[in-house]
Amino acid sequence: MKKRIFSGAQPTGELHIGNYLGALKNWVALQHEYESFFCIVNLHAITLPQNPEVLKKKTLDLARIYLASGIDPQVSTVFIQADVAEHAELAWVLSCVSRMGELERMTQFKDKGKGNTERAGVGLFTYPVLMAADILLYQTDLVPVGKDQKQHLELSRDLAERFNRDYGDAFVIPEPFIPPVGASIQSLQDPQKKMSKSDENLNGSIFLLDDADTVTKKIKRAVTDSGTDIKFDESRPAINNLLTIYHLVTDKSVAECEANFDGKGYGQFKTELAEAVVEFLRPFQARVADYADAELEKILKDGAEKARAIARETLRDVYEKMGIVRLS
Ligand code: ATP
Ligand code: LTN
Repeated sequence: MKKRIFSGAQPTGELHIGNYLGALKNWVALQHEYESFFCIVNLHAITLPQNPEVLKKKTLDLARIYLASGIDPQVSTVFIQADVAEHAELAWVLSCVSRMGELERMTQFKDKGKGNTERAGVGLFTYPVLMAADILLYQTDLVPVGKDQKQHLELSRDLAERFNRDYGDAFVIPEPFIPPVGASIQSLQDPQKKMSKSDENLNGSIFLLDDADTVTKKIKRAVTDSGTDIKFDESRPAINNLLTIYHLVTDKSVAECEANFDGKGYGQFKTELAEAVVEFLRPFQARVADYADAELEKILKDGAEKARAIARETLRDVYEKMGIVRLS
């Protein structure tokens, strides 16, 4: 039997190449080897205020982006989180297994709550518990995510282990899959910060739907470090980040990338990087319009049905083990 993977992204903001290189690229690569579930986590999206109309649109847009990235709905199960009510139900159960202290240690809450925890939503606080429910419902073996999600994955493992110990084995303990390269693509404007959907400085991120002109401008404006060599070098985070992007969008080896820019300056490097990113985005952008609304909805409904069958089984077992009676 194939092992399982589960992953998801939030239908908020615009997806950027960091999301693609850190997460989606690996989903696509792993989907044939694993039984795969890719979820549009719209219940996670409301942990910060959203405009309802925009959220609706972004939910289907994100499904299109999954498919344009190369996720094959004949091979993988693609669905919307809110279509499978068990996610919210298991999240409640797991919130009763979680401890305040361990959630308080989650750095994303501190970052997104902007230090003002009194005013932060409770959903933002319990967000990682819902994420654990997403993963554990499907008896997931592997979770391909970017580095920023590592801490949440550890919490999912802790909750699964605690539940299994206290009530009997109900969950597979999931492993993170964090790619060796690309797990954290940094902002073009500040290489100390990860490229982020929620960054107010739009020049920091290359969005998957950016046109050629915008991509070129953003890359030209990208900050660089001192020194002139175009080489992978952890101590020069700006050039390291730009070269990593080049390496991943061209699929050239590290040695080939460095040889290509040997003796060239930043100007030439940025021109070639911009061309490579534009070339990489072109076929992707052409595929975004591939699916008509009705076709897309059918894929998502079929996906939800498959997901629900598994989720229902896990929740039934969890309730049974905890002594939660349901008569119908
Ligand atoms: P934001 O980009 O605003 O931080 P997010 O991380 O909340 O948003 P999601 O859409 O939920 O965005 O993330 C989808 C996936 O993209 C996750 O697996 C996450 O780890 C990954 N990811 C996000 N930012 C980066 C980045 N800069 N580099 C690599 N992977 C990333
Ligand atoms: N927390 C993730 C999105 C997410 C997720 C998941 C990822 C929600 N549920 C389950 C992997 C598995 C994020 O913000 N990037």
